Amino acid sequence: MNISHIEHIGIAVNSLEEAIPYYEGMLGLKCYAVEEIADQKVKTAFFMVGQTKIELLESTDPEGPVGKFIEKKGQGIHHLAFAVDNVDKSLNELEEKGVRLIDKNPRKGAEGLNIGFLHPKSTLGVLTEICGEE
Ligand code: CMX
Repeated sequence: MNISHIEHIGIAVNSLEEAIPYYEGMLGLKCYAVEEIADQKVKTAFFMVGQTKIELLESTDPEGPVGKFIEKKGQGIHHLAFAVDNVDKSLNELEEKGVRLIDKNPRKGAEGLNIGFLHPKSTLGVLTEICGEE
């Protein structure tokens, strides 16, 4: 597996409508896309910071992963996503090394990327995503 960079940092927020003005007005970043990912029960907003994106996540369902996270822990950093050259191959390699996978096979995430999540119980408490175009 080859990690090239941090693709994005996922941040759970109560409301994109409240959060976007903070990132734009206070930090001077520009929201370049808002996208709903029905499968994940979230609405996302993206900001570019160098090679890395900030992905704000608003839950669209209290029973979804971000809804449950906010209920338990409140707003804050939700996951870290690494860019890899081949998601399917990387997931297989990680599983062979003993990492517990949430996604055994890649699925489609925001911006049409292939994504796969690793379980926080086997990644020292950090929900980890790997993603890439392949
Ligand atoms: N970071 C670290 N730990 C987390 C976590 C997170 N984001 N979310 C949950 N956990 C921990 C919980 O604290 C809990 O730990 P304890 O047992 O010690 O209390 C444990 O994981 C189980 O949590 P839970 O609330 O019972 O929730 P579930 O087991 O139902 O789900 C998880 C947890 C990680 C498997 C689920 O959130 C998941 O499948 N996530 C991957 C998909 C996702 O997050 N999608 C949203 C983003 C989409 C995108 O970016 O495209």
